[in-house]
Amino acid sequence: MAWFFSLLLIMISLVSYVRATVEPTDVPDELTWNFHVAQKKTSMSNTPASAIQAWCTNVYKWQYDSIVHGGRNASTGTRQLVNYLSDQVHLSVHRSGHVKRQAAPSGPKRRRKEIRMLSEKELDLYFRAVRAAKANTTTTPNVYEALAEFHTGITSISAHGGCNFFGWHRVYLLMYENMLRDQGPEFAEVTIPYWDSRLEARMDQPTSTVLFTDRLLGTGSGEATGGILGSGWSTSAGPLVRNIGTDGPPMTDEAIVNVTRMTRMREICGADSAIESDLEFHHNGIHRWVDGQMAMLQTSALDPAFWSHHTFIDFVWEAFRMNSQRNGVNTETDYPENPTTMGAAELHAPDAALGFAEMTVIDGLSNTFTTEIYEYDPPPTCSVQNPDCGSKYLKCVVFRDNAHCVSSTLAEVVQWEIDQTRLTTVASTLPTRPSTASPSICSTPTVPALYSEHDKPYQNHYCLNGKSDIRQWVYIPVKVIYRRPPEYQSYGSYPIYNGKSSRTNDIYSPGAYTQVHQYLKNGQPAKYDKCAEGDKRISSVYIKSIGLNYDGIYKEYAIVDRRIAITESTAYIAVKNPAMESTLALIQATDSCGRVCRPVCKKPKSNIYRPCSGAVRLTSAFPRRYGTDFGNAVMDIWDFISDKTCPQFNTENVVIAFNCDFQTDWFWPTKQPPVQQSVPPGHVIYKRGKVPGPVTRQAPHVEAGPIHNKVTGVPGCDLGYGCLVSKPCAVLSQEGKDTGLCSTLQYECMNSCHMYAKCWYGKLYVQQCNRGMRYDPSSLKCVPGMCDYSHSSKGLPRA
Ligand SMILES: [Cu+2]
Repeated sequence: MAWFFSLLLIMISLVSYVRATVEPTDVPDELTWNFHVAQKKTSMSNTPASAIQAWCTNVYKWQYDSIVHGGRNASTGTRQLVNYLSDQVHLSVHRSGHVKRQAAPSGPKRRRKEIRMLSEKELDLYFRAVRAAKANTTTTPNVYEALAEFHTGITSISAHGGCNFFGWHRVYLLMYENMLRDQGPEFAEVTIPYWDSRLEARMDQPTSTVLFTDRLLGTGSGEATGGILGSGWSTSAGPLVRNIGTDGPPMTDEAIVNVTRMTRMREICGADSAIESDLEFHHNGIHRWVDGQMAMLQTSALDPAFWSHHTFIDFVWEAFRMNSQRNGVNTETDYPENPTTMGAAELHAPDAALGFAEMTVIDGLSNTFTTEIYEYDPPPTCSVQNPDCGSKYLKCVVFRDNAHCVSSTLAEVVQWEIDQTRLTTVASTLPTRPSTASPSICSTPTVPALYSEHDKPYQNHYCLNGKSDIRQWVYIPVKVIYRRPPEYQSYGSYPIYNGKSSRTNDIYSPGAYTQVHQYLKNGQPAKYDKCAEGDKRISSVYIKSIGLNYDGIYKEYAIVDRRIAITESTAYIAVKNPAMESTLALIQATDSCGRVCRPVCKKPKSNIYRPCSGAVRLTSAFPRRYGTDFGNAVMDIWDFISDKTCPQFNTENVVIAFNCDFQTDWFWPTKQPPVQQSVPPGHVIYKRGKVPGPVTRQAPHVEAGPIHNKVTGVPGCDLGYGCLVSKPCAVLSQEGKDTGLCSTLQYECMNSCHMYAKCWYGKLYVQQCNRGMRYDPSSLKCVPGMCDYSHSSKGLPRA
């Protein structure tokens, strides 16, 4: 028996030496490079830290969400649809464009209007066109989603994080508009309405906008329904979800003015632009403001709000271009020398592939789009003399001698409709018998009760690597240490001395107690113009987990008490279940004003929390420090066994906490990025090999995945786009993970002498040599040589 106990003892001692299964870890180097770059551009006193954090993290995610690291590649259906639609756009630009003027594009110039300026008939037509595309299953899963799916994978960093952002999205929007027009003869003239989110930014409470109700874009909190969405909107990433107002500001007047008063493209994008006039940076805020699928690049286009938001960004870019032209700048050739802020410069080079058809980045700057194909109606305005915005969804707010349009709330729209009915009733009774009796009106329609900010449920979409299911997630407890924010002046509960109340400080204010105050001095970090919760006693701290080795975001909020000098709160946040493979996730916390809370992690076997990166690693080893579901996580930190009458708080399992201390010193880890290798001269890169679509010739029908080399019998990997590499996918994936090695790697495509695959930031890109060139595997370059490929575009004007 003794041997049994000694074995037991050994086992127990072993268990305590097993590494903790939720442990703090460093963020990847590449993310520290982004923080380094951001630190040079801005500061926490200047820009809301939540926006800085999201910017650096998103660019990192795009760079590493790759075909080698499990990022999704576009399906054959999507590629065929994209080829068909991009050929159409390419043709219409060429037909009338600066490249070769042949004939004017058919049909009248399209007019895009602010969504609230559409007539009821136009709104209905647009909504029906979108729903028709969603119901059209000629491409799997449907035409709408097939196109939306293209906003992912390898297009991520060539279309985002740099100056190609504008041209790429301009073409993508046209493709979407054309796709809607293809849904039937009645939709032949439909255009995308733009969403001018300044109309929300100007509201006292932007979340109460009528735009996110069943009148227009559908509801904005939780599972979205109504309006354009009809009875619901299921997507490949679960039901469409939104949580408007939980992060990110809508576009402000100030931001738009900062962009449109510029004249050179280098001032609004790329390494040399100031953050205040960086249009892509401002555009990010709306993605976070809508939240849900909109917050993630891979899924954002699944939300119809995406298209209207991007159409507005395109409108702002156009306003900038007009200003440039007025100042004598050639907007077709003016392109920055350093077109990206955080790497990937070669993918944004003027002669790099735009990402569609055979167009290059510089083709995206063509004037033809807006001189021949479409134009914008100006945004709604009003004046003191004429305080009418021309839409029931808008109201004119007059302040002294200033007036501007602001979005109405649903209640205001309903009231307007009641008033209209009353007026019509009065009018119709007037000719016969003027009456003093009040006209009968319809009973007041019920307006759904709005949640107050804190009652709003936060709805996650549980989408992980493209699959939406709560069972893929596990929960970890997170502690929030929150101090009274600088703007919370008074709770209004005052001390009384000698029968007289003192109004200098309320009883909870740290300012009232020197011994507390010396530790709790706040800085003035930048915050959003409008915080979701104003100056209330209760507030929320949003905690987000971002997958570093998986695709997925989870968000939750902790409720905090703003009255008290310093308090503590707990939330449970989900990350990928590490059962099959360890989980790497980055946890971040921000308050409702866009200020960040600093991560602190518990030192092993102690109760001391020290600053850390916020990144955690989870393994399935014991002792587990996560709950396989929410209930489990609660039981992990609440001990009901030790004392059945009073549950005990077990801090042992709370590995990560957030310190919301309102300071302005930079805390994100930064490292100087290595110098990027420049592209060899004369070597034009076509990142995306053209996959022949249904219009040109038969698609080779290949899916990314393992294949067998028919010649050598060696297993290889099909990267898609007609490129087969003679190494197994698993080997490519392994090699790509080595950042040092990655930048030196190139692979020959076995089945095509003019294509090769290049590793960049852990991703494999299928690239294509120029016409008349073939890929030479020995020199790793495109060299002149016979390679019959007649589809590459000719040299186009360079900046
Ligand atoms: Cu985009």
